[in-house]
Amino acid sequence: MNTGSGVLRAWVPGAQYRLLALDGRDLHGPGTVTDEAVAIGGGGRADLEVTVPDDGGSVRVRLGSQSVLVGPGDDAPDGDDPRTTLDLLTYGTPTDVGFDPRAADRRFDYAIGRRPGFVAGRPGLQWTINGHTYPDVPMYVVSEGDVVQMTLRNSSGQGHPMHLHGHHLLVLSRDGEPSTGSPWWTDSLELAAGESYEVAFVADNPGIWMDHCHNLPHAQQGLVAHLAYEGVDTPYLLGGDADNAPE
Ligand SMILES: [Cu+2]
Repeated sequence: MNTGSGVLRAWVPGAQYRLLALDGRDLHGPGTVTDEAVAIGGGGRADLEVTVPDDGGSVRVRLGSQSVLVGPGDDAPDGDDPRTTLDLLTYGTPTDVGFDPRAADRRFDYAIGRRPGFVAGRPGLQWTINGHTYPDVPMYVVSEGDVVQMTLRNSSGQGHPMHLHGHHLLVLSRDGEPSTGSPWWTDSLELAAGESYEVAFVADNPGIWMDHCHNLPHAQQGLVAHLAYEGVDTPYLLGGDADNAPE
């Protein structure tokens, strides 16, 4: 798990691996990966399968500058980051996802930008969501059972691992290029600067959920929105006299 602010890269020097799951959701038909790294955004999780050699040796899984040995041996081949990245848009094979993401009941935009402004009384170059600064960000409102499509865009100049609580997002496309591999379910979607993603999910978990940047300093600076279900309320207020901040 990567709790830092950057993107963690994982690779297996000198051996093949398969990426079995991402953010706790299995990938369908994951193929063998050679000389490519998995890129994991802040808070993201990846399950790698490696095969330990028959000779009692080990396999090294590199996690950035650190590494983990898998197997009984106390050494294993090492190697630098292959510098190519496994593309989850094409990895694995398609399968049914149980709903039609194109038949959306709600469509939302989550456009991340940056402009001068005030958050919690402090001036600065603030993150914006659809042009608003936190906490003056309208909630995304759904009804239970809705199929929701959301377009995430990032023109803020920095990368953001976007994390929706309580749900997994199905990636439909990146920069207009459709997903053609395994269904790519994620709850921590890294948006590089300039990228846009189309995602979909089923609103099947009533509550009021944060949908925020998992780089927590960014969340503290206001890169936070909420997904609210109709009919669900809370006594807790954001900001104001209550001075309530979710991060
Ligand atoms: Cu961020």
